[in-house]
Amino acid sequence: GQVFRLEDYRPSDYLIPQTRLTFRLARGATIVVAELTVERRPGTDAGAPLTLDGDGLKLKRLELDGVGNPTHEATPDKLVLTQLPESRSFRVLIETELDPDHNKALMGLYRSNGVYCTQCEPEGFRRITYFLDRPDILSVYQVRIEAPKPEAPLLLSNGNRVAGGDLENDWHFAEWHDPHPKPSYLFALVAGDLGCLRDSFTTMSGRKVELGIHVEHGKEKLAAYAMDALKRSMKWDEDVFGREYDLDVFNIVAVSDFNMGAMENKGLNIFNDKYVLADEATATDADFANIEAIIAHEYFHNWTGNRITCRDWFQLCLKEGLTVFRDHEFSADQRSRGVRRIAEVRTLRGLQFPEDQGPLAHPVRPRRYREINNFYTATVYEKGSEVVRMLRTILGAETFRASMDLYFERHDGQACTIEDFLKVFEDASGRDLSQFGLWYNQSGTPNLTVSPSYEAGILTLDIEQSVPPTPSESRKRAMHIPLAFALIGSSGEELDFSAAEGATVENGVIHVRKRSHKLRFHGVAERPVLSLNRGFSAPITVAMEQRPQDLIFLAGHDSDPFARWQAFNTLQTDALIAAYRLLLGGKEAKYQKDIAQLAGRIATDATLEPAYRALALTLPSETDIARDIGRDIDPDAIFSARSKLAAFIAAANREPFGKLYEELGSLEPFSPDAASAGRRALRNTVLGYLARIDGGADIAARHYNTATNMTDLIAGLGTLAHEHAASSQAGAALADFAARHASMPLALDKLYQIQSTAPGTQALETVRALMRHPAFHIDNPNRVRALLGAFSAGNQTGFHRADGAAYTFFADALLEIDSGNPQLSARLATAFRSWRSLEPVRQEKARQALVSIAAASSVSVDLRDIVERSLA
Ligand code: HT7
Ligand code: ZN
Repeated sequence: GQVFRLEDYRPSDYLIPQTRLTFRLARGATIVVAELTVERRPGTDAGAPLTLDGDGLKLKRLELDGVGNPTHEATPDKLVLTQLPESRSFRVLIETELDPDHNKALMGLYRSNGVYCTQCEPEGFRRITYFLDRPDILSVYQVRIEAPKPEAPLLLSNGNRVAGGDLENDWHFAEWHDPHPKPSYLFALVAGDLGCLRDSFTTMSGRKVELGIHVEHGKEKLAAYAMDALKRSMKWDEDVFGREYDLDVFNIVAVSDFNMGAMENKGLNIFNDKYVLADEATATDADFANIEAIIAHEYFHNWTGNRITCRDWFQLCLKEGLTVFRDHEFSADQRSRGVRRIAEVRTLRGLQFPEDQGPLAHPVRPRRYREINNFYTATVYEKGSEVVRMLRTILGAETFRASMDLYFERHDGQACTIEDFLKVFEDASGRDLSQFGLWYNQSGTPNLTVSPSYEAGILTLDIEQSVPPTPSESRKRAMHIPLAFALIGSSGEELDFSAAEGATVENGVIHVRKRSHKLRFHGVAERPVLSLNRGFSAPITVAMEQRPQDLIFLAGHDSDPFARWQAFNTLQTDALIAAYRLLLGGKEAKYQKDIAQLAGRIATDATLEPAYRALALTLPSETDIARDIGRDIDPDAIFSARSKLAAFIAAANREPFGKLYEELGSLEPFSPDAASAGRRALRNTVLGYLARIDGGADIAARHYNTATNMTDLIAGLGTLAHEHAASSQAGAALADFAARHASMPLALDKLYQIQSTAPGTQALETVRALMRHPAFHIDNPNRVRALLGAFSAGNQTGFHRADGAAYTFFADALLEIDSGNPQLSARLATAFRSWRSLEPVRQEKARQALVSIAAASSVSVDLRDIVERSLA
């Protein structure tokens, strides 16, 4: 397949300052007429052909300056016009015919539940009409939509509605004008019969913006939380970044067939309905938090993505990393900053670290791709956000804000690069960020090895930096790593020092820039306990020998919530890995009672937020443990070590956990706020422990039967199905949940997820059976992700069963999905990415499954790309 390279970027010979689109939405054959004003870029030769992108298009009519059939060559994937007029500007009319009903890839124009909708990022617009479908072509759009009125009373596009009315035969039309020049990937259209929740927001300069969230009829009330999150996001962006909304309307539409979470189309965000619809009976606290974050994320793109967009798709992190950083900051302000930070780091480690440590590793700004859809990754998004966070750490909050102001001022209306972005920070701060820029260009997770020693008031840190080799990058340069730290004294206070030499140390941050530093702190009153990478100031791994008593001390005293959580997490991880090794050697797993005592103390420490306590009591996941072990992984032994530690902690804390569970159970009216959610999280985490001691199935069944909201219901159900799978209570609860939610696909997804992640080899049969469930549809990404995505990424013992049967099954399923939706199959296939870290038997079976996909007769570019890079 074709490889696209960053260094090959060239500006287009032609521009399209204006685009007029007319859609006639008729079943079977939708007609699109695109009238483009094309301008030759100054300096371009008059004889240069105009090559427009297409993807599977059927050309019906072509005109140049009003004259039919000009000189051209058309294929479904390309339209080349030659012998163009001498004049600098000319008009091209293109008529194409589409079949949205049969568009299962969910890119371009498609129908979801009877609603016409579009998805154009990154290259979906070329499935609608021939165009210069690249993000540096900014155009002003005028859109006319014509449709049968009964079927599609609602006609939406970007910008402001400027006209509308009735047509013959019960048809009608609407016209929309978006005054802001935008790239084609931000184009959107929606036409259908939907209900609407309306509200308004008055901006900081006093303009009233009409807000609408469009959902299935009868579900309007379920959009209330999303609406509230939207208004809070609009206010926050004004308060924190000085950014005001810039159109008279802002519409959100929820659709049920969607490849990702949501899409930031200008003035018309389209959402996966999973991230809009919520009430206590249908959504968990995690769903509420996701809705808040994704609503905010898409809204924030209006400035970071839409007003300032990307020059090319290599620069994807310019909008995504920055916007994730902004949504993280929003959630931190709306909820608990410390708790959010821990959750963010868990996500980064769970998704991005394995990516960076495996065959799919790539820099935050990749330099080459075969399929751009495969680069909407945790590295681009999550690590991209961490890079922006490091910039703020290095420059300080004030300079960071001044730099962002300069970014908006300097680049509004432009399509930019990472170099443009970094230059703004250099100009605003007067600093040289060239070494820092490596974070965008060099893949792999840097490691710091820190060896401390203390003598006579001097603390010496020997710091060694290394970045492991990654595909196509064997030699790495030293990075600029901002390492936040504290020296903690024996009574828990932060110790001072009189001077530091060997590296720049300022405002609680060590600036590691070289491969090795010998850092000396003078005037340190006692041997300190080191708290490193506080707040997770850099996305790295840190190796430092720390005595268990020091970790226990930090877990009880560190004033930085992340570092405090990390200390306990490290203790748990160390204990789990030691037990894993014992189990592999045919011995019994052994745990120190310190760890159980500490768990009990944290659980009942009323000075700590319940949400924090819940996170601290959540053991490292099986994939976390596997990642830290690194090689020769036996998932069954990991599962066993983890279960035994949970049972050990539970047995040691039977009484305090039981008491806490009862205390937290006193009924309060439901509220989705973070504090209430935190109390539910703590109670449900404690339930997970109580379920492991005698009578556990009864406790979990009672929890399920008395639940008054989805969070508790799912906690009860999940505990039963995972800890007491064979019990009659589990069977009854699963049947009850299925019956109660038979007509609620988003709730059934939760059932699929619980059942497909039930540990053990039998999960494969469960998944096979659920694929035949009448509510399961292989065309719907939410269903597929809930069943097959959860199974492959969230069921270590089931997916990695030693006989390889799940791999074969999964490979076949991927090929079936691939025939309709390559984006989805490719994303699911990343479940194989860590196959080389498995023990040899599983490794070979996983390899065979990958090879079988590569050898299949018809494989999309998307899936092939993931499979071949995984095998390379
Ligand atoms: N910018 C969007 C990324 C995206 C996408 C969304 C929906 C369907 C397919 C898509 N491909 C890429 C979402 C975001 O990051 O905000
Ligand atoms: Zn985004």
